[in-house]
Amino acid sequence: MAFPRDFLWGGAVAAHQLEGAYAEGGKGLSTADVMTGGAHGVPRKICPEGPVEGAWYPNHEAIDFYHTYKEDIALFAEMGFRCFRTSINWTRLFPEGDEAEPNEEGLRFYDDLFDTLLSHDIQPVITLSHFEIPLGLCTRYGGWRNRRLIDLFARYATTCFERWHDKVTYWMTFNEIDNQFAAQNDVFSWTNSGYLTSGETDRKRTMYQASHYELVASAQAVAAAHAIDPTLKVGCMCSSKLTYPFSSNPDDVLLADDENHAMYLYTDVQVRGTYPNYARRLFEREGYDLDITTQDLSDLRTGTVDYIGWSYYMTHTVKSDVDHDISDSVDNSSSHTVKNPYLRETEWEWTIDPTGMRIQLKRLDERYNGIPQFIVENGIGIVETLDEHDTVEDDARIDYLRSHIEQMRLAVEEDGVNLLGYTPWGCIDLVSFGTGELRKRYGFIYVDRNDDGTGTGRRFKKKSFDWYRRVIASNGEVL
Ligand code: P53
Repeated sequence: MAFPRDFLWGGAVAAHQLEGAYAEGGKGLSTADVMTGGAHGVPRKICPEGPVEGAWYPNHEAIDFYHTYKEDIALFAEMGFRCFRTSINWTRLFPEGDEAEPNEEGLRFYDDLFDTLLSHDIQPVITLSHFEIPLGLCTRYGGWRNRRLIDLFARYATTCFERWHDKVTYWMTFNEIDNQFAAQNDVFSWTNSGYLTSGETDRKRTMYQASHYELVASAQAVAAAHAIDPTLKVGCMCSSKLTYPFSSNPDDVLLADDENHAMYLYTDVQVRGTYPNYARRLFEREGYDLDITTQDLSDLRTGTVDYIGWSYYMTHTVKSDVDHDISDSVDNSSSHTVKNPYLRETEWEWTIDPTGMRIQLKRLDERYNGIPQFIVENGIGIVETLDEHDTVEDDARIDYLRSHIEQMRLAVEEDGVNLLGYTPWGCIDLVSFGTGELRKRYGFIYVDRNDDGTGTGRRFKKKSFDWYRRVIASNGEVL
């Protein structure tokens, strides 16, 4: 048997990408509610003052999961999901972000969501902050530029742990906390941290400062969770930016090594509880003079994570003599990124690299002494339409997932990696984060909804639905 018997097979989503009902149940506006629809090569616009008349905001309605979750969860149960990763929409609990008490109606929505999952023997796996920061915290505090967000986040996190510790064991603090490393693109500072810096000169410094406050907030949350209930498992969540050297030229190898710090900076702090030398030296060299207190450093040491959650979509390849503009890129590439001649790409030009997933599993295992890992996102966005049998023959998705699961299995079987589970991204079609499109579909379940909001909203099983059901039923033996 390759996978442990209790391996957490499931699927992943984020609240703002599927719930809709953006103004129901006392919910406040979030950073996701003020991002317009875009397309591949057409960036989404951010409207920090609030939604603008006449503009299109795909997350406002999304796929209406707020009203359909019971039927949708029944479909997940039919596939045999053992877990379901979603996020809590911070603004359902704290509409403006700084209220003293949470909104009871928001709490009740998640009570019922979790109870519905548990009634089907599906464990909720919960992200606290997945690109849906209360807009009030952005406009009045400057988002995570401001140290006060640490306390406001602690209030929110503690509320969640106290209310749901007996329903939710696996938690993650900040989704893809490392995305903001791409400080040249406002989309990442906005979605990770709720502020914009275009036009400013010190964008990198601001990014490191906001990252620091989030790392402290995350560490405090881990400690709070353990104090409330020692059985809780709290992880970090990083976007795997595994980067290869284009050639054996040592300049390329050194560059790739440094580029990998874009993720390691975060995991190093969250797993080891202390800043690595390369980061300390960089802060010094650049004269950043960051607001980092001794109490912060002690919090970081106390609140190390129980596991590493990470998303995996692609790898990047860098070449030292290339340097191009990436200010609109949403794929985490760097200015030195070049095409990898060995890899195919998706329609959105993301490389397809199953072996890279195994390499990353091994590296994290070796770097962090066998810490448990959880692959909490993986998948392929494809343009799809229903055929005359009301289904989608999504063989390309099956191939993609199969080849990744094979590598995951090798990592467990051959390399001894301690892997907790696997939740493919967008198990039901939802709003793309990067482009705001619906047509970039990831699901086992097709949702009849288009980029412009038209469509019946009805759900249909794709071919991969039954395939994934068999994968889970056989615990990964039948692929
Ligand atoms: P979409 C870039 C690189 C890797 C993961 O992305 C990323 C991004 C941002 O585009 O984001 C994660 O929807 C994120 C999800 C997101 C998913 O990947 O742009 O955690 O919210 O939907 C897929 O195709």
